[in-house]
Amino acid sequence: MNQKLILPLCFLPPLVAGCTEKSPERPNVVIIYADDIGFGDLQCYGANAVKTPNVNRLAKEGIRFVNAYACASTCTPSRYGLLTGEYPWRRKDTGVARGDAPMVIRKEQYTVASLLRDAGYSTGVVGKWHLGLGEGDFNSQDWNGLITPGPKDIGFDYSYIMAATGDRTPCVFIENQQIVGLDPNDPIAVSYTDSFPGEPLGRSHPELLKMHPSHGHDMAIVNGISRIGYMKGGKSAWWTDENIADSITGKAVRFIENNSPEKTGKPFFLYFGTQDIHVPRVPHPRFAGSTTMGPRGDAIAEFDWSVGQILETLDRLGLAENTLVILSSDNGPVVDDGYKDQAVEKLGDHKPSGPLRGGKYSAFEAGTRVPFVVRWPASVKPGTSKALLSQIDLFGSVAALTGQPIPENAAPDSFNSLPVWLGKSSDNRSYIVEGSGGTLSLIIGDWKYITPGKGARYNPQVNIELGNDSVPQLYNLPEDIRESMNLAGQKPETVDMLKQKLNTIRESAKTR
Ligand code: NG6
Ligand code: CA
Repeated sequence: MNQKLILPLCFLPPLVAGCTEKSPERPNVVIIYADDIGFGDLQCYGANAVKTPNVNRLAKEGIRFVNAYACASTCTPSRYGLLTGEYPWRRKDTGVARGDAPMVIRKEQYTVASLLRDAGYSTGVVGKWHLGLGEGDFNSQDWNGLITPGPKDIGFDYSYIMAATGDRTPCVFIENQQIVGLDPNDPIAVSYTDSFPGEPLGRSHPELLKMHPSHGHDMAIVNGISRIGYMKGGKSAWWTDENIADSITGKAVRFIENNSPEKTGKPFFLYFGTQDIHVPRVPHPRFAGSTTMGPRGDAIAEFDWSVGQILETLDRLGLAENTLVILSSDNGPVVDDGYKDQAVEKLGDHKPSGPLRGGKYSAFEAGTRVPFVVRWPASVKPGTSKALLSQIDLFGSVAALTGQPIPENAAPDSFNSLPVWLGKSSDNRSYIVEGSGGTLSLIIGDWKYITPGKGARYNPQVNIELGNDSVPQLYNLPEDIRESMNLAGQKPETVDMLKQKLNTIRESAKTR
């Protein structure tokens, strides 16, 4: 973290800082982190085929950002960047994690949750984790006992999580690092290398499936859906996909109720990662069929319901005024991500990427430019902002919000962007780095540069242009938001400038 850039709480304008009698106390902080919701998937970002009244309300009462970026175009690296303030591409092992991966954020690392815990907050994580558990080798976790290290070691007092994704084993909820509802007489075993003899698999027993894979996802069968990874035993703990949103939303609501400042004398921090709208998309019957778009649209409606439950809880407990709610997504959208769930057939006119090119997995804009809404009624004036914003700055911004010092070497890439996030300043971040597999992109001013590489240009399974090319790419984003005209050949000096800047960022974590 660039120490010079941290504004202690009391140097901020009074309304932000909480330094005058009338100004707010340190706010509670709630992050609602959607999975795979694209720039065009929400009504307040232009979607028509699905109604998202609760997100609309949040956006109306807060600031809706239109130039906000996740750190990467897939889940694990984006979450790594969000929580650590370090670009995921600085480390090799931050790619999409297996369900039996060791914890990607090492227990020695200092996260946003560590910082808020040290600042006196009650801290909790609920929902999708996908950052590995345990340490050392793959699949060395004690799935039947205490799974450690885990969220507690990196700052979360409370956790109720899915280890990886809905489509990966183990398909169980893990509360405070122990699998919920496990029967000791039916121990669970997980593997990503060997199947368990006698356990039916999607590829050998398709007749047992209620939803079929379109690619991959042909291993362990849970709830009539085959997954990535093998699993045996632990049946009493297996989740039912239709109930995941209810289960995790309920736990998020309970966390807020149990940790309201009135009860504990402390503010709280909740990091709520939804399973919606990742595959497999199996919303509760309340939402199934509620849109014309099939399960993908219904999952957006279910996501919106979860948001509504959080907002209602804050209202009911009188906490809305002084709670900073941030809503965003971990990466861009994908339509067919491995299951035959009618997402392609029923898409209609809906444009998950909005006007952008690419999608999840892509170096083009739709991979990482995501919805981003900030609401804090006590301090934030509603509106829309075009400021450049990166999720990498969560760390520096909450450090400034709380005045909590950042230890040496923590959050090397995170800046204090709090004034921009709260709409107090339009002093934009001067650049954005986006990561997509091994490809990096850099945005400065009007220009976006994409590094050349050997990666495929197109992934036919998911029908997404990945943005890779063997030659450098340069786009003028304000004039060409769809990145259709590569100007690298015409503007070699601009390419050089961006290339050099990217090299400087690669070499040093502390340049702005
Ligand atoms: C891919 C999976 C995809 C999804 C993704 C991770 C296959 C064929 N595809 O490998 O379904 O799970 O990984 O998504 O296995 S993320 O949002 O968690 O990054
Ligand atoms: Ca994701």
